[in-house]
Amino acid sequence: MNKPLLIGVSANREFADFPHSTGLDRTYINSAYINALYRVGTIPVIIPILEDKDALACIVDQLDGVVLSGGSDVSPLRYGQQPIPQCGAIDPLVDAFNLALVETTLQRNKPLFGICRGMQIINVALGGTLIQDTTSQITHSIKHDQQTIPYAPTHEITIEPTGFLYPVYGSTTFVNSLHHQSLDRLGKGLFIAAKSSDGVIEAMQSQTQSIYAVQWHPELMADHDDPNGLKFFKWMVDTIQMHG
Ligand SMILES: [Mn+2]
Repeated sequence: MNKPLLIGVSANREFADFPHSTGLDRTYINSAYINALYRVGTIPVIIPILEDKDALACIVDQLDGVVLSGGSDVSPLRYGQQPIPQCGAIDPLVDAFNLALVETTLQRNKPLFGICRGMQIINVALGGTLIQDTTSQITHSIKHDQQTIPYAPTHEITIEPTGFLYPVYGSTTFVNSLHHQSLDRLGKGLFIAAKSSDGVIEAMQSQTQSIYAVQWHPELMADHDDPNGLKFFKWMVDTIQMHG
């Protein structure tokens, strides 16, 4: 039997709201990431919130790939802007951790995958910028902050024939949408892999490095048996195996 792939998922932070622990700083990950990765035969590992690149390198060296997970908004200060009133909650510590993890993962030449905020922070790490609030800043934006069960696909995306999603889904597919920010100017070496009908970037990848990212949440779809969600994680396994 081949050794299973070990895939790291970046942790997130919240402040507890339970009796006897109110306000406690907690590290967590939505279970859907763990379930989706486990379902395609990999061993998921939660990467803790650390800013120390040497410590992160010790972890990343053990991994076959790294997934940057979703979460709150990236601070606009990280891409040279002041926050507009519609910008959501930010967490400077998680920003610092994510940026250190992107840098470490690329330095160690491990495949890097971004989901939702994960895609946004990778773009910022490579010098790109974000749209702080899609609805108020894009003319004729479609609805990207869906108000239904989170794993239900609610809008279509058009896939670039040259991008990584084309062999997985063909020219179009339907995705869930739980974001109010989106990518604006792309970071160094990145190109668009999919868009929604209003022009919002729904997937991107790198011309020179193993970086692949999506704006939607395939882990929520996969965790609820959606074949298109599972296809994404099977593609991830194949991609990591080819990376070697
Ligand atoms: Mn969307």
